[in-house]
Amino acid sequence: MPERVLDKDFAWGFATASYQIEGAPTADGRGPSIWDTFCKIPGKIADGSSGDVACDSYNRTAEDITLLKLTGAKAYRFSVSWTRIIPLGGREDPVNQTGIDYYKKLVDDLLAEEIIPFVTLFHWDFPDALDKRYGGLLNKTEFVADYAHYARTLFSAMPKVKNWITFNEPWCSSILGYNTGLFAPGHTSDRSKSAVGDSSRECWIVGHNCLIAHGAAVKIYREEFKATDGGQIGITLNGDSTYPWDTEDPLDVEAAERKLEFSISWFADPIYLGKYPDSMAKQLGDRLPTFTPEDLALVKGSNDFYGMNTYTANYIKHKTTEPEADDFLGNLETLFTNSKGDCIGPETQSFWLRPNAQGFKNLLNWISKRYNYPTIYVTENGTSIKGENDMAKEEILDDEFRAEYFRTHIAALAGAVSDGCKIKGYLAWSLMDNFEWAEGYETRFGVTYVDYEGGQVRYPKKSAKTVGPQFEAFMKTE
Ligand code: GBH
Repeated sequence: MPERVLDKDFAWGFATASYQIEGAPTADGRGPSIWDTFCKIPGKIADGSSGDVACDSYNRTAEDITLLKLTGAKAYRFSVSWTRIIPLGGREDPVNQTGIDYYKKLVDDLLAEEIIPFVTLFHWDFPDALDKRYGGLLNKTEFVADYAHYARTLFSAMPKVKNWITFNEPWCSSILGYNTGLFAPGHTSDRSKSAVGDSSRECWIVGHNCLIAHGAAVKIYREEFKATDGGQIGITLNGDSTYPWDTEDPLDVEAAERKLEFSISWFADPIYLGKYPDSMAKQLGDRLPTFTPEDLALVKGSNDFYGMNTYTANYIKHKTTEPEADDFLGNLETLFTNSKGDCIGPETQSFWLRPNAQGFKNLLNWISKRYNYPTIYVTENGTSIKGENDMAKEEILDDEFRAEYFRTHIAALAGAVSDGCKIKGYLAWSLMDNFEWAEGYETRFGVTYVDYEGGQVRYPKKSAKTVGPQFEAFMKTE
């Protein structure tokens, strides 16, 4: 019998994101986002697809809630499509009441089933009109003001929401959007991929601007809504656990720490400690923006909770050469095998993902120690399965590999709670198979199989019924 270390009200459930599930890109006045535009560029999405239909969740919201009920979920994390709320995106642009009503009803319907909504304001689908109008996330003044206005519009429309997430993984918006160019809007220095971009500078500016926009939204929530609505607000950061490639080599030990700083502390240090990590300042010099006193006042202390997304772990080997201008890892290599030849975990469909539950537990402890034991919600965690898309339906539904991932990771989470980490929730990625960004529909992350050819019909997999019982086993009974 596992130790019952999780509180009775532990918020476990599932997560999704607007562009990955909704479809209906022009319904009821929605405006285009940078992902609608990006998907139209040949070669950007592996299977040439887009989120045009996806899981058709905009028209099947009731089916999604039925799925949640079937799993017994206590919480659901979804994101709002900015351009359903404000089709052109800006603070002087018209607000679309039909878009607001869609999400209000979703919140009401969830609450009617006693499922707690966790609402992400921004999961990468930035308004295309603003990207074209003023350079989008690169333009601090305009972007921060427009994001703040969008945030205020949502806070005021949905007082029943008590859990707000400002940004999902600003690392991805910055690095994948403005350094490697793999994600919208696709900026990169590589001129074979994009006519615009400076990988050595733009990503650091975008990350900086996201932090300030986050801080601006939190200030608005705290000053204008928190007292009456009583909710909490935080940012979700991605980052995966690290081990030194050679534990005997101090330079690998240092690099393993530096990798965490370049992914997690880039955002979490300014929020919790009021400055960028020294390792980043040292490597990036004047390419790392500096905070004005006003901006720092917005950012420092701006998390009510830490939203944690994590999937895998890496062995880290330091590099002996000078960092490249476009390096964003911290001058190191990420590997799945260490100096002794140990492998970190089994292959999945995602080249970057190999399950390692011990790493999950280690990372929960690392974040807790560095930031003085903040309240943590794990806002994403999950896995794809090698070859899943090519399997027969019966085989897909019997996803033991994913079920085992959740069993081991939930046990690891309980272990971290025993260690002293303050973890209050866990949202598995994902409620259903969906549009996996640049990988299209070939990679599936759902606990529900979505039959894309057969009219978006949903079939729960084995893992859909694994998460709940595993949490129940670790939860206090009173
Ligand atoms: C999450 O990001 C996203 O929030 C979610 O929307 C997505 O569906 C889910 O993961 C599964 O992928 O630069 O090409 O080598 C997870 C964090 C960070 C994972 C970047 C992939 C390397 C991709 N991601 N990482 S690449």
